Amino acid sequence: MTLRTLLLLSIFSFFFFGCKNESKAIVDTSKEDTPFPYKLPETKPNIHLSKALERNYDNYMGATPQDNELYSQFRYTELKGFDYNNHDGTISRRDPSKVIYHEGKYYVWYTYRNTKTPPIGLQNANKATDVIPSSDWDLAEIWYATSEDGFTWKEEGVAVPRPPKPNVGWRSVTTTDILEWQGKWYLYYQGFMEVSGKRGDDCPVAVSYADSPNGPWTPHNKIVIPNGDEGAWDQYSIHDPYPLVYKGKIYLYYKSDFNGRSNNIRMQGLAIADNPLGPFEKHPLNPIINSGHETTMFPFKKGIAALVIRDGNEHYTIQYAEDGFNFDIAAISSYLPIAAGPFIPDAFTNTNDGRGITWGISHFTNVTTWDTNHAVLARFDCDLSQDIDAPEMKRNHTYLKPEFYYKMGLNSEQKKRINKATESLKSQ
Ligand code: AAL
Repeated sequence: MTLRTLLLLSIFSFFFFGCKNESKAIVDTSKEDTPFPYKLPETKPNIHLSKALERNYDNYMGATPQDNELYSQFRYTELKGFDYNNHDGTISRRDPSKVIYHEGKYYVWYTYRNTKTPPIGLQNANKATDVIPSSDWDLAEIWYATSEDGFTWKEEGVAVPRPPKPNVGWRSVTTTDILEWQGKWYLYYQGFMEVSGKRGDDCPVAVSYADSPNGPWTPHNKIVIPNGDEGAWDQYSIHDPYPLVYKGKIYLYYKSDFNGRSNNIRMQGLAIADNPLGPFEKHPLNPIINSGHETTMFPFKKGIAALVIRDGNEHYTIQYAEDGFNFDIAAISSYLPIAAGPFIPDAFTNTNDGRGITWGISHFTNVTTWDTNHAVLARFDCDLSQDIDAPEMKRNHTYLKPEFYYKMGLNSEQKKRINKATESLKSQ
């Protein structure tokens, strides 16, 4: 036998016997070889399962959406008590905070714009003036409203006005969220120091504090969550600051948009602090959610749950991280509330058994046309709570009329392409 034959033989036997051993290894003989049962097992059965079925038991809190505590559909109600100037685009309310309950009333804070014209659009930012807004959230203030029942609201007026130039937020203060910490209240918000749209939607986060949710609010007048260093994903924008109390600290989630205009990517990060005025330390694994737009989180069981909406591979999912930063998809739903600010009774209690949420305030943007662009606040209800069992919130079919779908019609370019494809078939 030549050396060459010997070598070939050993390569052959390595592959033949090696592979045989390997295929032996993946057939788990401890599992039964029976068909998947007609009655859906509540827990993972000890039989051979496809990847999809393995996932159905490993990744979700129930084997069906109805049994999954982090699955819900959403119901929406128009709010009473807010005037929008006949929806002419001069008044906008958007990006609500979490809802809190204090001394017999619910409270919500939000971006309030009241300008003499509707926004002229981010693409026209160079034409914006001291009184003409570029975006729907340009030249805005933070206002608040209270309610006895969560449906009818009384607008109380401004909480945080725009500070004088050159303070952080002089151009616009927007997209706020609330924290209660050791008997004081903190509003975090985006502090714009240039017209939104000039380069991008660039801003850091500022904070004001008060002894009561009714104010008066004292501006800290310093950037509390700075943009990342040059070249970092969050170098230009820190949006949607969203504080919770978790593991004895302030866990402030946020979103940044990056990658440059027209290919804007949105993901979410986390910054942690022992003191509400900072310093906040950004999590080394940021971004910790690969999708989403506005941030919405709540304590759930031992961890943190998140509504992930609108952008990214995992948009319109509900996610869960048992440690507050390693998030997995826990449910896929539809018509999730946009920019949701839920009522979270245990948002600041440092709970390690988060009870979940059943309602909150969200927004609808561009409610009329771009010419009169503005947003409205709305109420959403759901069952993402350990404490209620509302099967009607967990039905996974929403019946929508054909008109709803036809509104998402083809544009003329798309029609041209389709007709061209048909023509080319005909000419073959
Ligand atoms: C929102 C939020 C932030 C952005 C803009 C206003 O929905 O993500 O607040 O800056 O859009």
